[in-house]
Amino acid sequence: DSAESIDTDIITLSRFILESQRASAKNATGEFSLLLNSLQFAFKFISQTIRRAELVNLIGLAGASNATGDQQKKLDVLGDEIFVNAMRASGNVRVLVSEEQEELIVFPHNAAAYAVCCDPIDGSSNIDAGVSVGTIVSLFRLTSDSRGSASDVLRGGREMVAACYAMYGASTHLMLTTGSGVNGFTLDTNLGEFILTYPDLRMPIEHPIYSVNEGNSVYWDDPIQDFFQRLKKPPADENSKPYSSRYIGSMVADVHRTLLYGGLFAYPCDRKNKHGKLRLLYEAFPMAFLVEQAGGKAVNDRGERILDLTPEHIHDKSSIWLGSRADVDKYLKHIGSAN
Ligand code: AHM
Ligand code: MG
Repeated sequence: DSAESIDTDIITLSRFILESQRASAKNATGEFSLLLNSLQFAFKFISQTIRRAELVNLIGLAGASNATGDQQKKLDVLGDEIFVNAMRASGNVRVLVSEEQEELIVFPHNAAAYAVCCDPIDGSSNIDAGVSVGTIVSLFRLTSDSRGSASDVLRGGREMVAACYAMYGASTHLMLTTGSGVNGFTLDTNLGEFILTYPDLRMPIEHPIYSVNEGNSVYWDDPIQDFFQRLKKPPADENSKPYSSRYIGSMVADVHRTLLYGGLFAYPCDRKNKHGKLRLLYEAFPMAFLVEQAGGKAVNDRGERILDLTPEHIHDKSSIWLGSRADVDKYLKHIGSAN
């Protein structure tokens, strides 16, 4: 009967964090669990706000521009406020970088243990069409000499202690890494809890999908144009079928598909975006960390590992190629990189 089919011992995100904390000596202080609680609250709140937006007629321009000059929508403002308030209230965050704010935010919590970087609503140009958008987050542990300044986050990607994104799609998903694999959760809106639905997610080794804004191809350098040409028309001796093209234009959704199905997602530099479009601290770094932890790879145009890079400024950009190991290797081989 139906009572028997109900799993009465589900693993919620809070339970998952507490259990993994007990299992490992690191993060044993409980600070990380507290921060995770504030993060999941922000994700639930933003999720609800986006889902209600159409009904309460929030869609429209707020009349301001963000740090990189994009048009900013009311939901971007709300998402940013929700996120910043949740991080301030956690008491565990000293330094915060938000895509929506030019300046670094410093909270006067001297005992706080973390620095957080986020894109509160990534892919927001898609919101009016009901396409999936998300929140992307990277976390650094403060060092003992932290002064509550930009140097708390202008660090190499390998120093991140955790990264996650929430995707507000047909369901709300949360994919998280703390450096030992990737675990994925789905929001049960009745319980108000994220439930573990993708334990220890491993991405496919390869998959013939490429995901890139091909409208930029006239601005790409020749080697990049040649590479995608090759995916579409594999040389006869390679005996492989052409790749399929999938591009949502919302990084969280494109990376989410890449994690689950495999393939390659790229935003290369071009003549218009000389340093790429995506931001290192809260787009490239956290996604690279997640993809690597799921068994994939993430590099820039030159084939350098994303996690080996260090930003000079909080809103620095980077080119990015991420996805299934064999597909990224194909690109690396094409440009003659040793990585
Ligand atoms: P945003 O942070 O202003 O939303 O911009 C980032 C988004 C990514 O989600 C997506 O991968 C990319 O911009 C798409 O850019 P384009 O429209 O140039 O293809
Ligand atoms: Mg963004």
